[in-house]
Amino acid sequence: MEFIGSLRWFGNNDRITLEQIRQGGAREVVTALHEKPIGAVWEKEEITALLERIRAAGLDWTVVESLPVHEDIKKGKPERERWIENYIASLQNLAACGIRVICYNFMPLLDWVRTDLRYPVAGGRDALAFDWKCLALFDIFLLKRVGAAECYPEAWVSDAARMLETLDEEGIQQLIHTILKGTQSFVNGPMGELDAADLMVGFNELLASYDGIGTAELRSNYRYFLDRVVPEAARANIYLAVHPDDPPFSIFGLPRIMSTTEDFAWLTSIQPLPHNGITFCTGSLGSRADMDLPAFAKKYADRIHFLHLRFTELTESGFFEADHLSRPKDLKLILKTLKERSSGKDALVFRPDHGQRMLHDFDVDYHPGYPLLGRLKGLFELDAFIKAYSV
Ligand code: DNO
Repeated sequence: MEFIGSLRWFGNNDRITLEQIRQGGAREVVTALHEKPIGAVWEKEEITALLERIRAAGLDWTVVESLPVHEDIKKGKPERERWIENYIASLQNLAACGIRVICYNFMPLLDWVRTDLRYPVAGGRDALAFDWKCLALFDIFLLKRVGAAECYPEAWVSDAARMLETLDEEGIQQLIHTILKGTQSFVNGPMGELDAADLMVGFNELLASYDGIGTAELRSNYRYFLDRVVPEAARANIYLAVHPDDPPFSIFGLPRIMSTTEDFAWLTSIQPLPHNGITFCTGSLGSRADMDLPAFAKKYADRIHFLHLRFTELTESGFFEADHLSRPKDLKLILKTLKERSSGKDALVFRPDHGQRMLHDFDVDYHPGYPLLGRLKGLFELDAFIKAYSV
């Protein structure tokens, strides 16, 4: 089993070219039909056209990131039938074109959320960070969500109130944008489609659409989806790989159900086929103090079909995105375990998950978390690490 290095590429919506990715040493890109509206069927001709473009640049494409799940499916609306049919059709078309793995998520409304896109780290680089107090400030004092204050420890609420006093109008607008758009606007989700001029009103309406949907309801809707889709994936010989919640906690009162080891035990028990699999994102899961990443790899090796490699460092009330090799012992154990236990597989695609901005990254308006040089540094380091340890 070999580890194959890749970079995420956003197609026409990316400032980075396939040629740059090829020069940088990635063997594959992970990408999607980013122009498609959520829920629409991905047609074979469209998939093939993209695949040919990628192959012409000397790269390959075997992992889709992401095939988004329509919100009606997550909410269990009657319209979900149509979206599930479409999902299956897309999955079959992808399989017919040679795609092996589909990464997706089941987070309501929001995908990955950060509160700071320019957190200073060693050497003058910067990284993405998440801080509960900033989230509380936004949630309680800007969004003014009913019941928000009860969701945070009292000390954080008072700190958030003090922090608000130090923010001018520009700072406030920046925080709103960071949380609702910064990491969301380019990853195909409902937040990307939200009208930027009226963010708070739109977000409140979206939140209200989840009234009455708690953990149990979301799990039941997820199960309904998996019961329909996993057998089809198995038939088409393609592997689903759910991405963990990021951050792996409930936020804004919305349930999040792919956060803890118990959540993954539930996931793998309800559809025992390996096609019901996992994207092992060490960065997302590693931001839980109670998460043992090597143990996770050991337990779910046969379900892990795609790897997002990076680490997080915990702060007083959150985390920031650390170097890709910042936990070498864990990384070594994870890779060794996956190699030993994935005997049925010939390859496992990984990507350096995000990168810190460095050097010329500061001159280009890359998507947050996806600068070219910071991610290439991650790719080089991970490739070298894998070679050095012959894992
Ligand atoms: C963020 C990514 C996520 C991921 C989706 C998968 O950087 O890891 O946006 O692609 O959650 O559906």
